[in-house]
Amino acid sequence: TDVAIKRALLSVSDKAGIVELGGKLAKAGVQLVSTGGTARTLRDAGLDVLDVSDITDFPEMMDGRVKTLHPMVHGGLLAVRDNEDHTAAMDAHDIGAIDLLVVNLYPFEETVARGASRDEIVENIDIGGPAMVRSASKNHQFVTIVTDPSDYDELTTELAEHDGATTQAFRTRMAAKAFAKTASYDAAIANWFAFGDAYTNPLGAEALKATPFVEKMPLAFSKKDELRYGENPHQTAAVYLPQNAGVQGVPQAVQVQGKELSYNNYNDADAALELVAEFAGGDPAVVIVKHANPCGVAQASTLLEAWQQALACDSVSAFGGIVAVNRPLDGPTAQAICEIFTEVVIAPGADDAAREAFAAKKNLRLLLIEDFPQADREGFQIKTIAGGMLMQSRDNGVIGADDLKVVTKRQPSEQEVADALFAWKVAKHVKSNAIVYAKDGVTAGIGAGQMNRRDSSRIAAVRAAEAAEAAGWDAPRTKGSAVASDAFFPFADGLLSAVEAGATMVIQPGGSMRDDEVIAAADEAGIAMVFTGMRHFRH
Ligand code: 93A
Repeated sequence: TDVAIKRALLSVSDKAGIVELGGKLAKAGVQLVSTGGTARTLRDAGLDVLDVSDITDFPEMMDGRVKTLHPMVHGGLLAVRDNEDHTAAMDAHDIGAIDLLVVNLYPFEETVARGASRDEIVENIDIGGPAMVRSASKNHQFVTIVTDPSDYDELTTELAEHDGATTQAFRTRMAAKAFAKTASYDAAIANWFAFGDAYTNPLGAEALKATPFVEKMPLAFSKKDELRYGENPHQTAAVYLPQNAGVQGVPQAVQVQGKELSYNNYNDADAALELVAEFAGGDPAVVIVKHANPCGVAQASTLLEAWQQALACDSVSAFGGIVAVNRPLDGPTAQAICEIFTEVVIAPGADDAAREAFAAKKNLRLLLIEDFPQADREGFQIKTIAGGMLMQSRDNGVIGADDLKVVTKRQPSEQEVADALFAWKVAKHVKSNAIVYAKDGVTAGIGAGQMNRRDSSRIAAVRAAEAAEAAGWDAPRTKGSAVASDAFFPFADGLLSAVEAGATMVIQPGGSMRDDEVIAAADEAGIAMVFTGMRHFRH
């Protein structure tokens, strides 16, 4: 049923549009009531306004912390108009009904974002505003709530069309929006406690650091973009951003050209970016990803050479791939990339010649990022399962030569160690079971996502053989390579098939019940093997 608006309480931090709205309401005969600053704004514009303090018979106090938290206000918002007890209470205490509440809250998020002091941030936690919003929204059967200045026009249209009243449909819709607003507002406050800048955070830097990351679930995400569809056309999808992401990922990249990013583009570009980020600051590196797995990764003295080498690993799979590079793109590299069909290219920059080369490929999506997401940063991974959700801290394990334990009689050469660490970095980004052969800073063969380790090994060797055939090399690059396994070899057979493929160096976590057998097999074959003590499952 329609409810006529006779009295409105306006209390807004964002004063945009409030004078215009107040004017229209006053003209329609609505009595205006306001808090300090809002009342002043309306009065300055020549409008008649009653102060909340006149209604409550209490002054605004404690720097405004207590201004509307009073039964005269909340009674006026919460009273059920057709309940005799409620109306009797209104009469007994002289509580006037408030039919319309227009509130927007202290700008908490903006205050955090502009790097204000802890005191200022705390002062911008609105208490009275959300309390009123919740009271009005709860009582949406009788009270109209508006929390978003962009809804003022709709409100005045509604009033004009319904003779100074609002419809139930309008009130319910606005109440739903209002509860979503107070929910995200509180989530923003909780996020600040969990993740806020260590200097302004009430918990203090140490307590903040000591809190297990996985307990600090980000509560507030906002929708960045609707996507055309999800992983498949019958699925809907959107991209969401957490507050204070603090990381330059695919959603933060600037798209220079090309079609809109799809769900799969986001997913693949992320996989490529996270892997190339492992090589940030290092020699020129190129990653080619397909279906979220790398199909070629190379590091060389120039980006062009790294591209050529990465492509040579598996030029069949690279078709329609996602390419990520660790340094600004130049013309020759861009031209070479354009020779095959590429969906997305992501880079920390592109010079004019590179941009010109890509411009000829209208559909190619070129993404530029300012910074790489740090490989060792903390972060979350969320996966929903039927009836629940799994959350874990991201795999940010990064190791160096000093972390390796040589377990064989033979010591690896410096080049073998370098290749092993390269293969290990790549294997971390390959779906399990992951087997990665690498030689001279280039992946020789990648086996991904198989249900047993031997199959991954076999597939990696087959890819390497096919690459050799395509390129006309004498032997596959697995010969004399280092091989990485994302988890331990449970039996010696996996290791032996790597030896058969020509690997002379193995890097793996170790920790199998049969480590002794596996080490003995390595010694027998005369190869070197190191344990990392760290596993990189990825599913
Ligand atoms: O400090 S509060 O938490 N205590 C209150 O009682 C209260 N009542 C309204 N904040 C309160 N408000 C907020 O004041 C409103 O949500 C609005 O954002 C702001 C409007 O204040 P003014 O009209 O003085 O500019």
